[in-house]
Amino acid sequence: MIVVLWLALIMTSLALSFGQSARMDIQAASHYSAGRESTLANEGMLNYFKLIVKQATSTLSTPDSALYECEAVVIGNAKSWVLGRNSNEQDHKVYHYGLVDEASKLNINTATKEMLLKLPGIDESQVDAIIDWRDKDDATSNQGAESSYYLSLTPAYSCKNAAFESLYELKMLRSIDLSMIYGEDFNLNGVLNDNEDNADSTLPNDNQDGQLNLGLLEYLTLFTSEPNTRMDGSERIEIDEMNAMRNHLVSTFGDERGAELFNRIGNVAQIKSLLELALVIGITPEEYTTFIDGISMPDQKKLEGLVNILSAPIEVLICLPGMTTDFAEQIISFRTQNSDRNQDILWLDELLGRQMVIALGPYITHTSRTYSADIVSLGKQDKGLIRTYFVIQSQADDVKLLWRENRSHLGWPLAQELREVIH
Ligand SMILES: [Ca+2]
Ligand SMILES: [Ca+2]
Ligand SMILES: [Ca+2]
Repeated sequence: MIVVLWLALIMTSLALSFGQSARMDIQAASHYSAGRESTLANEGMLNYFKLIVKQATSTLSTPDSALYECEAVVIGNAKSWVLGRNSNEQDHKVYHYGLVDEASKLNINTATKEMLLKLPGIDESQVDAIIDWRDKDDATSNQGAESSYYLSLTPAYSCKNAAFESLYELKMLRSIDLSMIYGEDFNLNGVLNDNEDNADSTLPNDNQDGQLNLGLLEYLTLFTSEPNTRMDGSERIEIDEMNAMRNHLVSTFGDERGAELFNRIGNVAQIKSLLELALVIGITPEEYTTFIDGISMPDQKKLEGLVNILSAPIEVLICLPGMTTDFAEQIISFRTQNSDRNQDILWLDELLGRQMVIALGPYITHTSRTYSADIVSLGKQDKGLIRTYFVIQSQADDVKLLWRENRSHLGWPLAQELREVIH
């Protein structure tokens, strides 16, 4: 009798463990298929955004988040979100969704020392380290570091002496640590999460001030290096090619208006930017985008590091030469209240004065063809979270993928409420 009971118990436990392992297999399979669905959804969203960017740039405009899908987008069994930013307001309690303009950031390879020094929380030794890393020489600048320093480390490595190819190279630089790179935004979602505002009780170490202090990843980019062609990929006319300029102005704006504009050009050798030329010859806000798209400064193969006045947050605007906090606030206030003026930046003249606009001209733009999409997808039953950060750029009749980064390991990036609803 006892033997029979023991046998029954063993059989039962075997059956139970078999059932358990079958359940685990089913669970693993369902996680796997959810992961496949979310991975495919991310790729689908990427292709969707390539089309959105292509369509916007071909009409010389910017993708408008009110006109495309970016929140809880249903694709088969999967659902996707695109983590965005609000560059007009410092509200890090609210989730924003949409594409992010790369021209709203400073280019780490072209920004000057003076510009980098104005980034929040950075000091001179960190800026000098960035400049020494990317410059070709081995001469240590003021508080920077070259191979002579890096080769003394264990393990030793050489200073790059070439352009950054990833922002994560910052980890290798003297005097720059992870807290500088990520700031308090541990999961890089632009929102202040509980663990990012509880001092040292859980990572990251933050100052528990109720504000999200953002790191360098938020304000820097590698990708504002664009071909100096029209948005449709055709050649631009250099402003010192007088005959071509006359033909271009006449064919674009008609005989009378074209000739009037052409006759006002004067000495182009004095002109420092297309914005300055537009102001000198009296281009109207309606004419501005078409005018700018057709022309180029002489001998400029690429447009590098231009900051978009219409999309940069205050922290980036104040890095521009001559910019004060007061002026940067006025720019944000103007663009917020005058959304119909998103096809030109001639209004800067009245806001900042001609002298300052001339100084700013070579560093700024009002258009962009490079955007990042930080896409989060969940598969069936809201499992299998996949997060991928993409950077895309419109070039001629194609939209190129410039960067792909898996961010799934950064943890839950969406609103906490959403997680509670889902699980
Ligand atoms: Ca160097
Ligand atoms: Ca966060
Ligand atoms: Ca804080």
